[in-house]
Amino acid sequence: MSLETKPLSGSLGAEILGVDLAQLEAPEFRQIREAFLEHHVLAFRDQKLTPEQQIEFGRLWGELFIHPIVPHLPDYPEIVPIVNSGKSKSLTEIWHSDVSFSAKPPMASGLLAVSLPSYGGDTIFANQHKAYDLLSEGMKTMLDGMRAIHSGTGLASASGKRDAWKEHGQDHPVVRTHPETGRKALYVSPAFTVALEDMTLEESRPLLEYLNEAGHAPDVCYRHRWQTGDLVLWDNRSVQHYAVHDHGKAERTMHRITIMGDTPR
Ligand SMILES: O=C(O)CCC(=O)C(=O)O
Repeated sequence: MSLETKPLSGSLGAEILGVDLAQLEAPEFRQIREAFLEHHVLAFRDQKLTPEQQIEFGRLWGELFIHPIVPHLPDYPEIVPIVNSGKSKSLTEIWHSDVSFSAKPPMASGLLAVSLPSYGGDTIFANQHKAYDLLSEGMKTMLDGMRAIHSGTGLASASGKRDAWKEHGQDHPVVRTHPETGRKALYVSPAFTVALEDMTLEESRPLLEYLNEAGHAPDVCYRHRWQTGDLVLWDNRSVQHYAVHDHGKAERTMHRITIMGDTPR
């Protein structure tokens, strides 16, 4: 059976119609994998998944990542609950690619909308291939071979685990090559990239600021308006995301699974 794929914007994202992720057949999964590489963000509506079924879906993609800093669901270390603790405590209202401060950052993350506010709480995704492609040839040449330092210290500190993760950091290429498609993507973010390798913070700042802006220009973005039961899966190797916190104290609960990745090259 051929699945129906409906693009959600001109930049990235597609909805996959008529599929129950709890009962996937191998040919369906193959098509979903192809759509994932083409669209970078996939939305599956109306999924009624138990934590076990969400974990099982995640394992089709690879080994699941246990988050080193953020607490998980009781009994399910593979699932990170994302709850509304107020705007000032939000860890995700900033552009990022998940856990990029680790040596092998996750390849993908999948968020299930469990409980939503009546409005607001959207998530914005930005296509980092497109952001790279739009740079000038001169800028691309300059970035070639450049590396940047990513740090989880800010996240650790905001999560109350400052001491445990004080030294956590990792360098990665500023432009990474997608291991499956060979496409180049910008790989820096305001959440985790703190400096360019072999440069001071002051020297790094202007270029990082420029690249961070380019990374989420309006024409590389898709804004997802959630419905309960949505499962949205994104490719951390080609996408950054930003959780908009505009819903005050209203309940918003999401369950995240994260799939292990490889060394960015
Ligand atoms: O809650 C969201 O919409 C996004 C959460 C997020 O940024 C993350 O899981 O890394």
